[in-house]
Amino acid sequence: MPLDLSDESQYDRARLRQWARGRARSAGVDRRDLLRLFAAGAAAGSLGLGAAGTAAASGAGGAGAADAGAAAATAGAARTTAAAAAAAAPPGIVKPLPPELFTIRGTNAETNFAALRGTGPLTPLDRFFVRNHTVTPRLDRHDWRLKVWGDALSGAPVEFSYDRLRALPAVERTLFIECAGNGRSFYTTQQGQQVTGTAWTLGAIGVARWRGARLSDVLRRAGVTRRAVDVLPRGLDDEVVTNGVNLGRVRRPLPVSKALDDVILAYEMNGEPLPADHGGPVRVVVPDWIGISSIKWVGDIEVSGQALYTPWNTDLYRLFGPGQPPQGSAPLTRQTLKSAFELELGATVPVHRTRLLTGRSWSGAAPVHRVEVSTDGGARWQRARLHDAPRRGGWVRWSVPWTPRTPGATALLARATDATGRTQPATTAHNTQGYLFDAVVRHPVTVV
Ligand SMILES: Nc1nc2c(c(=O)[nH]1)N[C@H]1C(S)=C(S)[C@@H](COP(=O)(O)O)O[C@H]1N2
Ligand SMILES: [Mo]
Repeated sequence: MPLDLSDESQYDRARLRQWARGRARSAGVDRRDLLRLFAAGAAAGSLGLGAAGTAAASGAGGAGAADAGAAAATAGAARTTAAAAAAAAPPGIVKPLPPELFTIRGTNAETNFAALRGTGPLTPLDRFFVRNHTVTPRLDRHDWRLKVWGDALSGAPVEFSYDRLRALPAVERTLFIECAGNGRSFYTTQQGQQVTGTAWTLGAIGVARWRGARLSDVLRRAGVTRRAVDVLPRGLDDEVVTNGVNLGRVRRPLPVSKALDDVILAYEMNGEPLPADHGGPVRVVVPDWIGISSIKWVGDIEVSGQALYTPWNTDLYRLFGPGQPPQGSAPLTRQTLKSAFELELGATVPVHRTRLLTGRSWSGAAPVHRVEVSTDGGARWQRARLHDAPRRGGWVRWSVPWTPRTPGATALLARATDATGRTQPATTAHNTQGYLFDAVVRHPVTVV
């Protein structure tokens, strides 16, 4: 029976089988290089490559997919990368990163949640987190071109200039972008587990109003055919080199079903031209899915009649570890459910004085419609007041008044429930790269 590839779950199962049989080609990366990388064993912090997880991945996928280079349309001689330099120097981020707004983590900048207090439903651009594999490139929109190409188009590659993209019908949506590793540090601090990758607390998320063209309009104008299986946007930022292995430019395939559904090629963020750090002049925005799907500085998009594989959907951004299939989970798609207080971790608060605790909750699955808060380490819970109507793709702001009665250390907890009925659990099952943490965070405070 033919598979319905517009059905996401059927698609994922089929793709996993293809992958296990080694049928898929590896888009631009030599699997033998990756094997060498895993053998080296060292974790590459900013990428989140972990020895255990990646070894499991190569075991299953290394078999027949060493067809390097075939898919790399424009790959020239390896360019030098700024990644190594960026690791030591301050991050290659263009906008100012004042310490009250951001915590710098390698090449990345995490939003301090306390800095969102008093802001509206959109994250102001001056405090939106930045996650860069290398450094922010400075691109001129007049020179920028998007090339759409591949064997599942009806004809030759098609190019779009910035003006041509802007001339297409515009859509506007309020959506979060959240790193798959957001909350990763709590696997360690709360669950005592080792994970690799950037040690985010909860600030690797931002919500913006995105304006752009529909990816589906671009693909149709480029002549996408029914043969299409995967759509692979690629960034114009530097190639990523980790442990001496060049992974190529940042790219991660989208199933054609998702690409034709609700994906945006965004050129505006909160009413401004898309800032350099967030992918300007044009980035992909994939609603509800993990941040790596939303490729910044997009320069070309391959439309393929075969499943495509890159490091970002094989060894990275899948779940490896106990409780996962031996070859790892399917590539991650939707974000999970989280809550955060707009307060420093470890804040000191005065006893007997009433304050309004504020925070935000969000989910990649459905609108958040209930939030409960505990101010006594989880013994008693009360409903928080929601300040926003539950909405898909965004977050809800909430508050509860609190009058601390006894001095000492305590923990504040917030737990959200979304419209699918899912509530944040007490713990999240471990995975080696620390993705999709969704457990209730115990936010330490000291009452004085
Ligand atoms: N070209 C490119 N796209 C990228 C990345 C990158 O390094 N290069 N990082 C990805 C990751 S891991 C995340 S979480 C989001 C972060 O988007 P932001 O920096 O605008 O917050 O962009 C994604 N798109
Ligand atoms: Mo990410």
